[in-house]
Amino acid sequence: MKKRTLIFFTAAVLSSVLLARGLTQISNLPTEPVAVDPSTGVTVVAQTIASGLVVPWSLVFDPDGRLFVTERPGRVRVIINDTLLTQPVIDMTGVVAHAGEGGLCGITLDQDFAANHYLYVYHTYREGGLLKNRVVRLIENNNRATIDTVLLAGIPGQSIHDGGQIKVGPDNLLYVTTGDASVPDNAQRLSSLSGKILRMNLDGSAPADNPFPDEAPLVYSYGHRNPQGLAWDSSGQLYETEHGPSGELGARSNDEVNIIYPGVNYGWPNCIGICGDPNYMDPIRLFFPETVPPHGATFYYGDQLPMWTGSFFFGTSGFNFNPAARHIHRLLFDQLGGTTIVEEARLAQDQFRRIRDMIAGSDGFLYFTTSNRDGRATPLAGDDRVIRLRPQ
Ligand SMILES: [Ca+2]
Repeated sequence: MKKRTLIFFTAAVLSSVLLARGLTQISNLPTEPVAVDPSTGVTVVAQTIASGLVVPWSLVFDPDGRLFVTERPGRVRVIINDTLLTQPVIDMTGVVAHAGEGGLCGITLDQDFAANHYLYVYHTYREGGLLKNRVVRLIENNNRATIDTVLLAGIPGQSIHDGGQIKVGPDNLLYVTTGDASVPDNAQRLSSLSGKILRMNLDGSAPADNPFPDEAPLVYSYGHRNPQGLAWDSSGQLYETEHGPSGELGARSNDEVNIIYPGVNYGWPNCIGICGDPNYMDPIRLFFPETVPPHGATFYYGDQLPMWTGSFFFGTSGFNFNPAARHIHRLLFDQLGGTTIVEEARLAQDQFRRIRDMIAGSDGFLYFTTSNRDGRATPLAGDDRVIRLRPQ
């Protein structure tokens, strides 16, 4: 075989391997070093794979490696082979109420997406002069989607505390976080959909094994103020991130990471922080007195960043006056389903400013979004962005 042919052949094999793993041409994108915790002794770099977005709230990969991202004003966008398509998958700005913290928030995929092309999203809307939130199923075809059906409407909304995270769990059920919508006591009322983690079948009906089948058929856990992140470890145990108070009830700070068990009361607003009260489950990581607003979360089990296997990651989004709380936060628990933290680190301290969602890609890399165009930070060049973390 001639040398040139051999090079071509090698390149062709390599590129087909990369294609099969969904790693097309990533080396062509510029990289920048990321400050990581020295304890791991590793270097990772960041690659901006999409820019010019407006408050990208949530990310999800499909089985073919397409990366769907919501923009909070009401668009679903898609990134294919590191290229953001100009045309939105769907423009929902006509039905989405982009008010304060509300808007088009979470997005997740049906486990049978390859066959049915169902996407699920959570968004704020207006009805009768009130802000509300709803869970909607979209159906996608060739990078375009339409609203297929509304699974759950009438979740109380507000210009703040709208929850908005939505994920299909390992049990193939849909988990939805709702905020207290500025009525703290509703988080304690099982009859209200506010301040809860909801769990539903993919058609919106209530699973028979939810903890309150008669009183509150969709409620999985309660006493939440504004839950923002959901992630399962490899044993199927659910963890959650949640924003603490920002002045109401005379309290601040107290941002939380919780381990979520069905039927359990997480305290808000009766218990703020760690109370040791048997009626309420205390957080497993409490941020106090600092304010560290946590967002989208993921466990990492990929093959590209083995030093982080089993770690729990979430983005944090301090305001301009709180740059110390603008980083990627990493926790490692002592065991599957664990509540004891054995490692903790902050990555990319204020490097990208506010960070919103964080996911692990099936390609073994970590992905996150910035949130600097929401009026709470000064945007950097290219904001808002979707960024990949990969080894150097
Ligand atoms: Ca709590």
